Amino acid sequence: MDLKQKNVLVIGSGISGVGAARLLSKAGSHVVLFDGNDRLTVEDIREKLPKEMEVEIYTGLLPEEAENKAQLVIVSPGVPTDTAFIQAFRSRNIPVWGEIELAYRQAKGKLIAITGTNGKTTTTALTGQIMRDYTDSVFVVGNIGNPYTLEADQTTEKSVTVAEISSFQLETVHTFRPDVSAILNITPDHLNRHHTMENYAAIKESIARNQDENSRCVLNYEDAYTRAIGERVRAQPFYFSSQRKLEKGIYLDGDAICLADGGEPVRVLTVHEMKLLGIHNVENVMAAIALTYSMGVPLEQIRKSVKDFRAVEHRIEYVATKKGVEYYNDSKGTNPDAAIRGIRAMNRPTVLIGGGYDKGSEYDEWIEAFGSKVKWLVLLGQTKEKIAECAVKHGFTNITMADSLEEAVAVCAGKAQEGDAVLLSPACASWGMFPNYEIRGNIFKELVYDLED
Ligand code: UMA
Repeated sequence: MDLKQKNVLVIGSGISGVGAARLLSKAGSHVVLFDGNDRLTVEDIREKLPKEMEVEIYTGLLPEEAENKAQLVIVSPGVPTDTAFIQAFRSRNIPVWGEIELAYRQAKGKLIAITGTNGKTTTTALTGQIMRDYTDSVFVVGNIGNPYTLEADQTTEKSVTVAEISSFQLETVHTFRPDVSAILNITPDHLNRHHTMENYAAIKESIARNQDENSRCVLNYEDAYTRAIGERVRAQPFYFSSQRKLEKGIYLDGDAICLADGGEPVRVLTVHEMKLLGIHNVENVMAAIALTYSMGVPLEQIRKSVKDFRAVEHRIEYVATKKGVEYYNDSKGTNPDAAIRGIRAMNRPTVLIGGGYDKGSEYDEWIEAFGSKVKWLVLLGQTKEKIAECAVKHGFTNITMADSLEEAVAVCAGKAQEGDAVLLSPACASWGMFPNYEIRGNIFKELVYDLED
C-alpha cells in the first residue's frame, strides 16, 4: 500500500504510537494521532513529536469527521482490537494494522522474530548481541521497549532486525514474515485480553503464519503447545530441549549445550561458561543459538558472544546486598510462570514481593512453587486479596499486605535475615501502580540502594 497522501489514524500515543506517527509522516501520510485517555492533553502528545511534523492530535473522544476520513488505522499494542470502536473500521473495510505490520512493510533486510510467554526479552537481547558481534547494521526492536517503527526506515538490505513480538502485537500483523522465528513457550498470560488459552496459543502461532519452506521456526520441544506447532508450520521446525537429546536441534546433554544438524552433534558450550542463571536461561540461550546459527553465524562466534552475555535488567537482576540479605529485581516476572522461574533461581530462603494488576491469572502453581524456599510473602496492588486467598487455601499464611512498594521493601528488610534473599517477582503486571515494569523495577532498586548497609 502506498502511504503517500493517505489519511492514517494512529491509536495510542505511547512509544509505539509516536513511532508509528513519525514513520507515517516521513512516508508522506496525513497523520491523525488519537489517544483515548482524556487526562492527556494535545500539548502532552505534541511534545513527544518532532517540532516540524504536521499532525492532527485528539485525546478522549475522536471527532466523527476524523474517524470517517481514516483510510488506514494503526493500533498500538495496548489497544484491544475486539472493541466496537475498532470493529467499526473493519466493517467499513478500513484496514487495521498493528504498529509492527506498518514497520515491517517499511523495513528492509533480514528479520528474526521472537515470541513466547516468557524469556522473550532475554532471548531477543542475546540474539541481538550475537548478531551485533557478527555483523554491522543490527536493530533490536519491538516489545523489548524500542518500537520497530522508530528503526524501520534506518534499515537497509544488509540489515538484520531482531524483534521481540508480544501476543498483543501479533493480533494485528498481516503480511509480517520473519526469515527465522521462535516461539519459546506458551503458558497462561494476558487471558483477560485473549480470553482462552486456545486463542492465545493461536495468536502466538501466527508469528509463523506467512513463513515458507525456506525459513525456520525455532520451537521448544518440552512445551506441548510449541511442540505441536512444529507439526503444522510450513517453515522448517528446529527444536530445542532442556530434557532430552534430539536427533536434529539443540539440546542439553549433562552440562553441555549440543547442536545436531545432520552430522555428528557439536558441543557449543557448557552451562558453567554462561553468566546467566537458571534452567529457563539455558532454554533462552539454546533458542538464541538456534536462531543465529540459522542465520549463518559460525558456532565459535556464537559461543564467544554467549559467554560474555549478562542478564537483562529487571529479569532476576541482582541489585545489592544489605545486612547480609541479597536483593533481586525480577519486575519482569509479570505472570505466574515467569515468577515461578524467579523463585526457582533463588538458592536461599526468600522473602517475596508479589501482586499488581489483575490479568485474570490463576496463582495456584506459583504458590505451590514456594515450597519451603519462600518464607514470607508481601503483597501489593489490585490482586493482593486474590493472591492472599489463594495462598491461604494452599496453607501459606506468612503474608503481609502493603499499600506501596516503599512499604513492601521496608517490610522485607524487617523480615529477611542474614543469608536470605528478597525477591521482587510479582507474577502480575505493574499497571495500576506504575506505568510499566521497568519503572516498577527501577523504583524497587532505588528503594533497595537507600536501605541501610
Ligand atoms: N490507549 C488508547 N486506547 C486504548 C488503549 C490504550 O488510546 O484502548 C493509549 C493509552 O492511553 C496510552 C497508549 O495507548 O497513552 C499506550 O499504548 P501502549 O499500551 O500500546 O504502550 P506503548 O507505550 O506504545 O508500549 C507498547 C507495549 N505496551 C503494551 O503492549 C501494553 C510495550 O510493551 C512495548 O515495549 C512498546 O509498545 C514497543 O513495542 C510493554 C508490555 O508490557 C513492555 N508488553 C506486554 C508484556 O510484555 O507482557 C505485552
